[in-house]
Amino acid sequence: MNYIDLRSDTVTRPTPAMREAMMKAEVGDDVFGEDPTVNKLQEKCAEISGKEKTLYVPSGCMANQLAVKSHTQQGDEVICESECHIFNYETAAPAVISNVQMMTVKGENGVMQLDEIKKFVRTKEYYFPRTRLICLENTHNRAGGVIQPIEVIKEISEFARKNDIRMHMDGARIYNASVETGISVKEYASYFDSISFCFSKGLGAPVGSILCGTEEFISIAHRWRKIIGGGMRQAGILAAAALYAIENNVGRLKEDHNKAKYFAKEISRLKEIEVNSDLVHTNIVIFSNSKYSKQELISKLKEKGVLISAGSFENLRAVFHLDVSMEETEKAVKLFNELF
Ligand code: TLP
Repeated sequence: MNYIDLRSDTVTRPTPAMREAMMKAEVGDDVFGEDPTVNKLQEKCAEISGKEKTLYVPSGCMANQLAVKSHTQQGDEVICESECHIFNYETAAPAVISNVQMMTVKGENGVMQLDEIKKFVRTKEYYFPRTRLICLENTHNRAGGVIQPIEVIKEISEFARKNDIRMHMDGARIYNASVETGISVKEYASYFDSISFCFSKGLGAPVGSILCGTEEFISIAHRWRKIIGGGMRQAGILAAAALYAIENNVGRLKEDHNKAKYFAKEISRLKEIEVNSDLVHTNIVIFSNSKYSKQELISKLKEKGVLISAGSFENLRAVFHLDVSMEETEKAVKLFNELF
């Protein structure tokens, strides 16, 4: 069956034009730093983020974990929002790779306010761990693609700088935030010591993420990328897809946001569905329902050709991307109307 696949924006497949760019890519051995296309991508991302250096890595998880590793020492503490990806979906990697402790702070719809964060910053007593890093996720996946307000980011950043705490942004979907707010990736990045973003989500590339920061930070991350087996050889074939994505697939993210907003609005009319369409800032819709169990609804939709996934413990998630058309979005809405 040709499914309407709303499980994630990671499911997109490279278009013929992207494959063409991949086929034509000049390549070399990137472990020797000799892949011209990887180098071009890294330079381009330094320009985009305004950071000194960047590192191309296989996944968003690796980018985040290299950031945690490169910013911290064993026994440090990292503050993050309790529903964030780094804490929930990265297989306890901060504990395994960096030997750090995560201090989770409950945000409101994914947004942690400075006053709340301050309560969890350790004083300097020797028996406390050292608060070393604050991670923010923009857009926030589990909250439903929520954009972190720039004023909140600024406040947290100023506080962190004053208190010798590093800041990392998991910007897996930073372009979704940027396209929606008009705030550049560079401006977002300016409030952080490091930022990662993904090419393999809404941007439509098959693989890859980038980590951006200072020269010193990236040289540490580069070493650790090798240690954990992330050194790639003729990776230019993949980097070409990322370059293509940055050049061609950014502006169109707005279409994904429109589809998500339309979908949320339509299903919000159904009595047994709970969704806050005001929180649909970008391409993710988180919702719950009182008619079926989560698994039942996933199966019923699948029988009819629509795939969705679990959003968190209680919620379901539908994600809009370049492989789902408006027509298919309308079809999915129709199916919800039939089921509810
Ligand atoms: N998110 C995936 C799943 O892992 C949940 C998805 O389907 O949304 N940061 C954020 C905010 C993410 O949403 C993801 C992937 C990552 C990092 C990790 O990226 P990858 O999958 O490339 O390691």
